[in-house]
Amino acid sequence: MKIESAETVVTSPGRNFVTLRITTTDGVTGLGDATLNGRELAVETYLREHVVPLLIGRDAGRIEDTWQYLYRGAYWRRGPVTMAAIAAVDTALWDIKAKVAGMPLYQLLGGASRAGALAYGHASGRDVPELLDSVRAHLDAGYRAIRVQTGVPGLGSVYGVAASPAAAGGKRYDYEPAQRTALPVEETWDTRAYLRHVPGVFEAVRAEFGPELPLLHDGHHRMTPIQAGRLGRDLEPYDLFWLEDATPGEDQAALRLIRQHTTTPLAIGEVFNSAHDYTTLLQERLIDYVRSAVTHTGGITAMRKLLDMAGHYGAKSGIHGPTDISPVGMAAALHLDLAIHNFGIQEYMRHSAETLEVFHTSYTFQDGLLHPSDAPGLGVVLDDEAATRFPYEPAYLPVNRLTDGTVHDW
Ligand code: CS2
Ligand code: MG
Repeated sequence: MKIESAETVVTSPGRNFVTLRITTTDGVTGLGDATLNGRELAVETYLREHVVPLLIGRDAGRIEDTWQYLYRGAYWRRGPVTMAAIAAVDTALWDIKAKVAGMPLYQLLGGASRAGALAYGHASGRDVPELLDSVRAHLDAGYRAIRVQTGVPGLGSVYGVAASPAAAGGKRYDYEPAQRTALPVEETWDTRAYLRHVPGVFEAVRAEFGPELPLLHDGHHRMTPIQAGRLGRDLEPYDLFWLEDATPGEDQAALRLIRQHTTTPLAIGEVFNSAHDYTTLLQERLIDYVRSAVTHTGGITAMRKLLDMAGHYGAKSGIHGPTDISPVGMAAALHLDLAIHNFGIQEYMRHSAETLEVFHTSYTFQDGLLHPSDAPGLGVVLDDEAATRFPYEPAYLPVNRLTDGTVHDW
């Protein structure tokens, strides 16, 4: 079975997505997510100009060989654009292989290791009352694990906090940080104000919801290692499931310092795109959860190898699942979540109704657990007619500045 054609589909139902569709000479199609929030057209162009011409005529079943061909053949290694492009091809080929086998992808990955994948949702509030309402709404929506993000007194909008109560109410919390503005929106940050405020927020959440509920928090790359160590220590009484991106992860050795100061579990890696980004973190057991997304890390083939490596060092999966991972990328994650042994938790921000007009999914969310479904392949269909109704608009993630104007990690 050969690859007959491959096309990129750029659509913007509520937010921008890039999808690759591969079609074989037997008429079997496969989908791959190639979305890189804020830099979508870089990946689309890389695929259309430099990858698609190399795919035509290749054996669609030779997934590993195609992966190596695109990775080593590019000469220039790694990076978010290249690895998102390779991920889209790889995921589409796995979709095809599973469809041809007449089984859901997780069956090709070794079958189910669990009934479903524990999901966590994104609760947020500009203040504690709004946050508590958002946690309650997520519990009502069926979540059994919840990420908590909060506004900081004295600061305007900050990462992860929905701008409107409706969004914070969790009814359809599609907080989309990428704004369709000519220049990135600029936000102001003050880490010391944040460090003073956050422990009290978790005190309030635990007082309201008790000690059992798994709570997560995303530091979003903003702290220095010693600040992260302090926050991890200050949050220990609230027994977090994880503290994520406590410090910029490319300085892998910095996690040694954080580890010395706190037993709060650490998660990192959503901006990584290769297993090489984790070598020190895993070998020295500096993190507990691997945050990469299938979409940004070279696809199912690479993600499976990464998670196997993580398991060797006692780390578990925490696959990235915001709404800028498309339903195709989410479905790919769920098949891995179901099959691997060292599953940890799955981020599930829930796509908007608009997005689901374009991507017809079959995965389910029930009693706090996600399941990819037993539809053949990934279980996602891209509605081309609907996709044309949502034309692409450039959108940028915010830029963060400290109160003195210095650019900071957002
Ligand atoms: C966040 C992401 O979900 C998360 O953990 O870090 O939503 C991140 O802000 C976005 O993927 C950026 O596009
Ligand atoms: Mg994050």
